[in-house]
This record gives sequence, C-alpha cells and structure tokens, in this order.
Amino acid sequence: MDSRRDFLKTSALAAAAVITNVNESKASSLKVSSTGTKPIVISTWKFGMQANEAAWEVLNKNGKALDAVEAGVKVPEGNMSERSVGLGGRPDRDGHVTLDACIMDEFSNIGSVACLEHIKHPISVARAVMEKTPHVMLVGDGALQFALSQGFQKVTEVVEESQREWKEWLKTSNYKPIVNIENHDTIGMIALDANGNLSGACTTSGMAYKMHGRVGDSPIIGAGLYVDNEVGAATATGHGEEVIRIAGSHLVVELMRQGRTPEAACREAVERVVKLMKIRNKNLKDIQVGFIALNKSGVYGAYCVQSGFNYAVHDSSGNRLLDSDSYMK
Ligand code: SD4
Repeated sequence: MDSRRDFLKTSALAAAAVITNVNESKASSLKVSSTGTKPIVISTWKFGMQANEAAWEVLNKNGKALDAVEAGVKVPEGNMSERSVGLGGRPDRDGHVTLDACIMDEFSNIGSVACLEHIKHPISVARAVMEKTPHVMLVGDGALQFALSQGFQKVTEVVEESQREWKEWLKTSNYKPIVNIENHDTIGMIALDANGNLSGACTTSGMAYKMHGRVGDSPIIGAGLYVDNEVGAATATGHGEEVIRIAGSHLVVELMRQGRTPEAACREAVERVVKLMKIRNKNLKDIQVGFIALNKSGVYGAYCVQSGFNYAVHDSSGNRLLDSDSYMK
C-alpha cells in the first residue's frame, strides 16, 4: 500500500474514532449503533497480526469462530522464538515454563488448563477439556496427564535464550515485571463468524518469573476471556491479578449488555482497575491491563491503563494493527 493510501486509511480510521467518541460522550449508557461487520477477528498485541491471518483463513471460508480462534492463537503458541506465549515463553522463578489457556464457544461451552508444562498447544488441550471431559478446568500434572492421554506430545526441549535470561534475572530475583515488555504475554482472540456466532481463546506463558504454581487471569473464564453469544465477547492482557480482581472480561461483556459500545465497556473496566489500585494505595505506573471487545454486530474496541498496547483487527477490508486508547496518556 502506498503512503497516500496509508494516510487516507489512517484518516478514515481517525474520523471513525472521533465519531464514536462523540456518540459515546452524548450517550455513554445508550446503545450506540455503529457499523459492524462479519466475519471479523480481533486479537491482542502485534503478534495478533499473524494469528489473525490464520483465523481469517477459517472465517473466510465460512468456518466457525471456535475453529478460527483455536487456529489463530496456535500461531504464537507454536513459535519458539515468542517469549510470551507457548513453550518459548519466559519461565517462572524456578525455571519452569508453565502455560495457561482457555477457550469459550457460542454455546457457553468452556475449557481451560492452568500451569501446564511441556505441551506445545495448551489451547488445544483446553478445547479437549471442553469437549471430552465433564469438567471445565484441569491444572498442573493432571492437565499434563490428560493431554498425554489425548495424544499430545511431551516436549522437553528448553529454549536456551530464555534460560539464559532467567539465570541473569536470578542474580537479583527482583519480581517487578516491566510494563509492556515482560508482561505482554498473552494472546487473547475473539471472533464473530459469518453465521453471527462468537467464540474466544486466550493463551499465555504468564508473567515472567512468577512464583511456581501462580495462575493468572488468562485461563480463568470471566477474567481473561468471556463470550456471551447474545451480547459480545472480551479478552484481557496485562497483570492478571488486577484483571481477576474485577472479573474483567465478564465485566466488559456485562457493560456491553447494558448498552456500552465495546470501547466504552473496556474503558469502564479499566477505570474499575484504576479505582481499585487507588483504594489499595498501589502505584498505577507499575501495571498494565488492556481489554479488547467485540459485540454481536461486529463492532470492536479496546482500552488499556498505559499507552503502548495495540491490537490486531482482521475483517473483509484487511488486517491492521491499531493502538488502543489509554487511561494514562
Ligand atoms: C498473566 N495476563 O499471566 C497474563 C499476562 C499477560 O500481557 O497478559 N500479559 O497475568
């Protein structure tokens, strides 16, 4: 694309954003009708661009949102040079790479794994929990045993660079994840398929150098991901503890149910995070939380605490990376 077309596209997006904001300030609690589209897929961070391509392959052939989100997030999961998702991720403080993932479909079927080691695609294990067990969540060794029983391969290979970084970290052992660097760990993806059905997936290696056994928001339905096929879907990234505290993704969906646009809903959830940080006398500068949301009409939005969070959107007009608006400018 040449720079003039780039510029025109950016201007059109900026104009659309302004219109949305005007609508929101006039009627923040009313249903704002804006033009949505389907199929559409959105996902967190820059690696969402590649993941969206894989999801779009499914959606563009009239495939199901559930298959699209699984295929999409498997891209960063399978990339061993990705330091924040899958087995290439940064380890916990004891040197173990432990993975969290969950998936939710249009019927509110749910599946989740937490603190899972040695498996390349935790999202597919989460889907197997959803489809093949009477439960919704398996953790640790139980999750690994289940995965092996389903034919998933045990991977024992370690990523040298990741191990080297961890050994460096051990010299100080200071757990203070660097905002937008050590904590941009998660791919959350939500999609609306051509039949108008929503699904979502979320997968991560979690916060770098976390305590062994720590579980974040990403495998917790309602925190890292939520889908309500009548309303919309949302997913989260950032400091899992803060997302869990407000049951973040469920909150975003409930706010959309009350008539907020996806962006307004994400913003209100972020404001809730901020409020609770202040009540607890915590420094907002130390954390990042970002939400992305998609409603039933295919309108999307995002909001985060600190600037620097971006998300990828793929619909019939192409795939693009957008900057999220933020609470701290
Ligand atoms: C966690 N929410 O484990 C994940 C980390 C993350 O962007 O999303 N970082 O808390």
